[in-house]
Amino acid sequence: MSAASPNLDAEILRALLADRATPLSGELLAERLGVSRTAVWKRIALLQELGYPIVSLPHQGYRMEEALPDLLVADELEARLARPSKYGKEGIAWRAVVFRETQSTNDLALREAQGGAAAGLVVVAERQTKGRGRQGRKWHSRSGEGLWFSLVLRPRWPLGHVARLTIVAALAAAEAIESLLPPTAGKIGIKWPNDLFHDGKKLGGILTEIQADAEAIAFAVVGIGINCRQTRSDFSDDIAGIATSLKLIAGDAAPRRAELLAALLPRLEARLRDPFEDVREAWAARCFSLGRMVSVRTPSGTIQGHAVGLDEGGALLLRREGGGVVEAVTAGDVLI
Ligand code: BT5
Repeated sequence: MSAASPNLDAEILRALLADRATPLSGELLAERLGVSRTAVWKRIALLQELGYPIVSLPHQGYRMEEALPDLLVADELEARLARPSKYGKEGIAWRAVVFRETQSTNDLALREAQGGAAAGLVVVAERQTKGRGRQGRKWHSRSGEGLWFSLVLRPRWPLGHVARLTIVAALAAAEAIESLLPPTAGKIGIKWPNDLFHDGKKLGGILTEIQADAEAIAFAVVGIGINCRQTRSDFSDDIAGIATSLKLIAGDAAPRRAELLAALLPRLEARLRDPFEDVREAWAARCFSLGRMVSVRTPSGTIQGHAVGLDEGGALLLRREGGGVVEAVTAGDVLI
């Protein structure tokens, strides 16, 4: 397909999602998209087959019913992402590909980035067979239960700012999730450096991987996993006691994955552009590791200290016990 030809499915979904109450006539849709009514009808039939509840009302047209199943379809993502970007040519051109199954979306995104993929590629999978956490830990990512995706970014930041990426991503994810949950659901918190938490349980995690040249980041792949539809018994024994999901938090009011992703990407772009001072402040308000004595397990041993904030580069500042020495930690796990 040439760059100029419109993605009919995305255009139809965009039109039907924009107004769920008023039926849209096939004639109008066809005219708007520059195709025949039969072409529209055929695309609608295929979208219905995918599971979209599009009703056809005689003499009125097509309407998308309210109850949308939690489908993860690239065309719907395209339909939901602002076009053109609100930042114009400077903006990130988000484009999503959705796989039914892959080993790890981070691996795929890394490969694409190495091959020169521009910033804004979003690799999503219904299921990962080898979902990864940090330091080779396993990330449980069963089919349809969560939002598992990786982004290619090219922030042109100095290498010393790498730790900012996870901070920015965690903040944007927490804000996007919270914006779609009922106010009664409470706050989405952050555990330094990469965990999304709700009520003492892990809702999601972030895995940032980068490639750098001498001094700057060449590209970054930010992988985000958010548990969406799991019930208690869906979690395997090793994480049943520590994990939570949007469904457990909000029941039927839990957002659909496509809507969550479409809310998260612009939020992330905005936070990437914000002065880091603002990010740091908003992040600190959500991070419950701050203002406390913590033990941080780092690759070079466990450090104890009072977590006082983030430095310019996004590293955690720990004031060591009994003294004024402040240490900047870029990687590790806060032990609770
Ligand atoms: C993380 O690592 O939390 C980063 C997770 C990143 C996952 C995304 S999904 C899309 C992309 N593709 C990938 O392959 N990865 C990214 P870490 O902080 O190391 O935490 C790992 C630990 O979290 C595990 O050792 C378990 O204890 C726990 N865990 C594993 N799966 C979980 C889940 N689904 N929900 C909650 N906790 C989980």
